[in-house]
Amino acid sequence: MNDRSYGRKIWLAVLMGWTVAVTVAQARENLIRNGDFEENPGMLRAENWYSDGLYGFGTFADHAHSGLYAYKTWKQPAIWQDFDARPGQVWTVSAWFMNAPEGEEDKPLEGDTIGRIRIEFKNDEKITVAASHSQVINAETRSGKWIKLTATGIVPEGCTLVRVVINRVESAGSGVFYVDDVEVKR
Ligand SMILES: [Ca+2]
Repeated sequence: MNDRSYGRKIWLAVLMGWTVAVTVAQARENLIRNGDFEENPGMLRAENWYSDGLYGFGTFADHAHSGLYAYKTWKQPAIWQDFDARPGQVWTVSAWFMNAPEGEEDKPLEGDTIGRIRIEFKNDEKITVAASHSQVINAETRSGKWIKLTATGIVPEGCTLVRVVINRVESAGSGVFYVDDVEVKR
């Protein structure tokens, strides 16, 4: 092999290196921040989460699925985190929920109160175009037992933002539920 053909082979190898598409397996890490609610606990606090108003929630050591702390709501309708998204992506959110145990100061759910995961798909104007929900916990859900709920959805055309919501809905209800170990994957 003369120098010239050797040089050409190296050049070809470099070109192929550039042109071979490297498929990197999409990392399936948990995208949520403070999903285990261990950061900066306290009344009216859920670090890294937004809330719908400063009332009826906090991060406490009353009960926990992991570590020492969990999110607790007795009125707060929503805490959430937002993520950039592209149409066609599949988003999956899971979290552990617990209806408050019987016999404690904080009462289990009553009336029409539900707890659930809600995934909102929003367009550039931040208008919710579609939403997916998990199953719910409610007054019928066994007290004092952690259960895992999951919601999944595909980002519709025109949507660029995903909002992951820990959602409490009620018109005539009351009671406490806890949430811990939120996982968000796409
Ligand atoms: Ca925790």
